[in-house]
Amino acid sequence: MSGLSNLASRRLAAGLAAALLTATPAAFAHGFRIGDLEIDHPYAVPSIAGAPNGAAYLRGIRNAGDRPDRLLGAATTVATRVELHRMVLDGDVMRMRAVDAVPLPPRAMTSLRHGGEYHLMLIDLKQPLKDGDRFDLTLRFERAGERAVKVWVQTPRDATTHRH
Ligand SMILES: [Cu+2]
Repeated sequence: MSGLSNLASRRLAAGLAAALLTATPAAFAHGFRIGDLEIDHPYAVPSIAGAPNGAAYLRGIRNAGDRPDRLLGAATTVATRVELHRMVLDGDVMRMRAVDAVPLPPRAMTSLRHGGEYHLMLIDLKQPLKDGDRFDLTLRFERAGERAVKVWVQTPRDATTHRH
C-alpha cells in the first residue's frame, strides 16, 4: 500500500471512529474498572521529536462510590517515571506543577483531558510515542488500589503543543 493511500485510509478510519464515537460513546472508547472507579479512555499524544518527556491523559475517572478516592501516581514501561501535573495560573501565565494527588470526589467524574487541569507527565521517555501505539500504564489509587490500563497514542483534533 502506498503512503498516500495508507494515509487516506487512516484518515477515513479516524473520521469513521469519530462519527461512531459521537453516536455511541461507550462502544468505541476503551475503559477499565477497579472498585468504584470507572477509568475512561486513557490516551497520549504523539511525542515531539527530541523531547525528553511526554504527556498522557484520560477522558476521565468516574468515582461511582460514596467515598472520596485519590489518584496517587502511575508507572509505565515507556518512561522512567510518571508525575501528576496540575495547570495553575501564575500571574497571567499557565504553568504546570507536580502534585501529590488528583482528588476523585464521590459521585463525580474527574477529567484529565488534554488542555484541562490535570495530566500525567511521562518523564524521560524511553521511546518516542507514535500515533497508533499502545502502551501499558499502571494507575495507583489511595482507596481502590492499582489498575493496569492500556494507553492509546492518538492526535486529538484540537491538540495543542505541550511543552516542558
Ligand atoms: Cu506536565
